[in-house]
Amino acid sequence: MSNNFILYGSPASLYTGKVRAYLNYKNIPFQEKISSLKVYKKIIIPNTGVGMIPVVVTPQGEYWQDSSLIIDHLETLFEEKSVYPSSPKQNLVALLFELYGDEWLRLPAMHYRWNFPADNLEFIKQEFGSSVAPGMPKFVQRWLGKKVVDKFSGLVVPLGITSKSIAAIETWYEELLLQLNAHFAEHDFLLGSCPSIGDYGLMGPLYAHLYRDPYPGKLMRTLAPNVVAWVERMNQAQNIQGEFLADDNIPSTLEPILSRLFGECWPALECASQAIAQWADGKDPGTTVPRRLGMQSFTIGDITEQQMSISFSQWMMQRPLDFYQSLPELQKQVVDRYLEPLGGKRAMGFQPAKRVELENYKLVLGPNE
Ligand SMILES: N[C@@H](CCC(=O)N[C@@H](CS)C(=O)NCC(=O)O)C(=O)O
Repeated sequence: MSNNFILYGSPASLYTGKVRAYLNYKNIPFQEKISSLKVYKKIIIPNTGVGMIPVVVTPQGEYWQDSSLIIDHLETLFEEKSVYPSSPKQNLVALLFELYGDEWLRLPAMHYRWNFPADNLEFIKQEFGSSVAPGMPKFVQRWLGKKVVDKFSGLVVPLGITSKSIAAIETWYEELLLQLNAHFAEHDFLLGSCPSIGDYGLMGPLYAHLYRDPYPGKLMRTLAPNVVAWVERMNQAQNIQGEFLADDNIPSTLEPILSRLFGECWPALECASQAIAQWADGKDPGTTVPRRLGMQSFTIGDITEQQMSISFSQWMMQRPLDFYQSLPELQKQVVDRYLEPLGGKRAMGFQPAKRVELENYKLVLGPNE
C-alpha cells in the first residue's frame, strides 16, 4: 500500500487550493488527482455520498471531505509546524480569517470569475472542460465544461452579486487588497513568518479565482504585488520554518480587515444561523440540514441586498465561537479587550440557537442543549 495521501480536486477549485497549499507546507506525501466526472461517479460520490471537492483519501483508505476537517485530521497526524497558534488572540484571529476566506470572500471570487466573460470565459471553460473530462476530445470537454460553467455561474445572483451590490463588492475587495498589500509588506503571513489556518482560509479564494483567473489576476498584480508574492509563498512553503509573532501579538494592519469582518460578514452569519433555528423548530437532532434556507439580507458598504442563506456558514462560525467559549475567564478578558474596538466582543457573545455538526459529510442538527 502506498504511503501517499490522495487529494481529489481541481486547479480552479477554491477549497482545493486551500488544502493543496496546506499539504505542501506540511510536507505531507500526496498525489493530486483531478476530480473528473468519472472520478465523481466512481470514487467521490460512492465513498462520500456528496459531490463535493476537495476529498482526501488516507493511505488506509479513509475518505475525508471538507477542507477544515481535512486540515484538522491532518494536524493530529502531522504535529510539526502546526497551523493553529498556541496563544488565544492569535488562534481566534486565525480562525476568523479562515471563516472570512471560506464564507465571505466567495463574493469577490464569484463576481470576478463570472462577471468578466470577455477576459475569463474561454479560460474557465477550458479549465473546467479539462478537469471534467481529461483526455477526451476537445469538443466533448467544451460541452461538459459548459455544463459546469452553467452550474457555477448560475450561483452568482443567488449569492447576492447583483447590479445593486457589484460596485460595493468591488470597492470592498479593492480596499481589502490594499490592506493585505500593506500587511504583507511587513509580514510573510498573517501572523508572522509561518502560515496559520487563517492564511489557508484566505488562500482558497485569493488563489483559485482571484489570482488564477485572468481578469482578477491582472487586478491583483496591479494593486497588490505583495499579495501576489504571498499567494506564491503559500504554494511553495515546503521549506518554511517560521514562527508566529511573540507575545500573542496581532499586527495592527489586520485591524481594519477584522472591523469589516465583524461589521459586514458577521451579521450575515447570524442571519444564516437564525434561518437554521427557524427551520429546525420541532426537528430531531441528527436531521440533515438543507444546504440553502431561503433568502436573507446582507450589507456591504452602504448597500443592502438579498442572498441565499447558506446553512454551512454556521458550522464555520462555530469554530471561532467554540474556541472563544473554551477560553478560561482571564484569557477571555484579554481577548475581549482586543476585540471590543473592532466590534468583535459582541460578535463572540453570539450563541447559535441550534448547533450543527458534520456527520458522514453532511450537515446535521446537533444534540439539543
Ligand atoms: N466547506 C467545503 C466546501 C467545498 C465546496 O463547496 N467545494 C466546491 C468546489 S471548490 C464544490 O465541490 N461545489 C460543488 C457543489 O457545491 O455542489 C470545504 O471546505 O471543503
